Amino acid sequence: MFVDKVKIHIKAGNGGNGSISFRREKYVPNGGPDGGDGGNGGNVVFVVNPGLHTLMDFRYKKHFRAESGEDGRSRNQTGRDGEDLIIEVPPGTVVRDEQTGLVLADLKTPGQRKVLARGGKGGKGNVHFATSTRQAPKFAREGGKGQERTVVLELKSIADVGLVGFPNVGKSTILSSLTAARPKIADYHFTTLTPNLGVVEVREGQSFVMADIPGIIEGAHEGVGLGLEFLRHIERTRILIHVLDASGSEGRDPLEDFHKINKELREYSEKLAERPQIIAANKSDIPEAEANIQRLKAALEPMGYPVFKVSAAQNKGFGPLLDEVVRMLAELPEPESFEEEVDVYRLDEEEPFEITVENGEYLVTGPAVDKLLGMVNLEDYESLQYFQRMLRKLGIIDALREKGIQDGDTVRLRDWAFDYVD
Ligand SMILES: Nc1nc2c(ncn2[C@@H]2O[C@H](COP(=O)(O)OP(=O)(O)OP(=O)(O)O)[C@@H](O)[C@H]2O)c(=O)[nH]1
Ligand SMILES: [Mg+2]
Repeated sequence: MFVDKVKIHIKAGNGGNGSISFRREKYVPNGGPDGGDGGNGGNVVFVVNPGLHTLMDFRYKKHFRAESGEDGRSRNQTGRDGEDLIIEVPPGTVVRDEQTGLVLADLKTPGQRKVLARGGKGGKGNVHFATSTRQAPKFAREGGKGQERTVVLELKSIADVGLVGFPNVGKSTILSSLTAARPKIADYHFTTLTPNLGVVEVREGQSFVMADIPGIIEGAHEGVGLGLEFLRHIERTRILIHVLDASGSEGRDPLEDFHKINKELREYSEKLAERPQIIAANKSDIPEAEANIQRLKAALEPMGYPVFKVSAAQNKGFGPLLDEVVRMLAELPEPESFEEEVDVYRLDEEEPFEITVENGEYLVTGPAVDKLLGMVNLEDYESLQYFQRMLRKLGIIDALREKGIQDGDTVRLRDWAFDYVD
């Protein structure tokens, strides 16, 4: 089976907690703080491996977790960092955030890598919180949480040229006669169920990748036949070779076929339908083909579609067609940059906090609040002071004022409630 769309869950490692510890040495009665920092959590990193061609490996394994950082230790020892988790994907993998649908990564080139879940930072140990007036800080910071998300991976094969057409017109035969690929060929409809790729070597140093896809029939855009799902494989092509059975061996008219296929393509994607098309008038070895080829040329060439008389069965007529493909590829602009990626770091920071007023209480929620509460120990006086400074720094105090808060009103953060004092 060819899996080309999968959903997986990724979780980066948490940061280790900072340590709360004091020096204990012989003859030193009140040693200072010596709690070390927690290690950083490992990231989840996606890397393109050109040796992979499918998303098959994700069929059974769907949960990926990077290592967490170790907690800090006494004697100012930093915890070990968690190791990054590397996930290998084939070139052409687009990764989307499931919740928002945003593209997080468009992974095209071998070796390309992107961090898709960032490990939490290690918490600082109490050694950092000593000041001249606070010599024995009894608090340290918790490690930050690793980012976590569900992502959808979609594989879009990257080919320069895509073969489209009705079933049985000879698309796979063309691929097999021009490339080393050996797709299944047979005299029935829907022989090809999943896309095949091959490399066409036109001449020394001139080559391009060609993709053969399942046949398209009328109503395909509504799911008839194999539907059009597989067209995503050729969405990234630069040229389409539209294959027609010029002999009309199945009783259809090749010119009508041409228009029907284009109608289906348009229903799928206007952009794909606008891609330059070269017509391969195939099965020209069958005598009935000749009259149709003349008709196709007369009708389509004035519309800007070059028509080539070919026979895949006899491997004839492809020279001029390939020259035209090479000429067009050279003239066409570089493939447009595909998907606009968003920065994963932004995702979690878009709405750092939100204030809602409920029964006269001011409720502050959001990632910024969770993060802050994770960093402080509100039962410790010094930690509480730090917390108050952070409320100001994060803009939460200003936002409360804007909402019209008055002295004595209640502010709620998760399980904690305070009286507001300006
Ligand atoms: N006479 C003749 N037969 C051909 C030619 N090209 C392909 N065929 C035959 O047409 C039939 C279908 O060929 P395929 O290459 O499997 O066609 P396809 O377009 O890939 O078909 P699907 O995968 O079902 O969409 C096979 O029996 C081929 O041998 C040709 O140039 N001349
Ligand atoms: Mg085929």
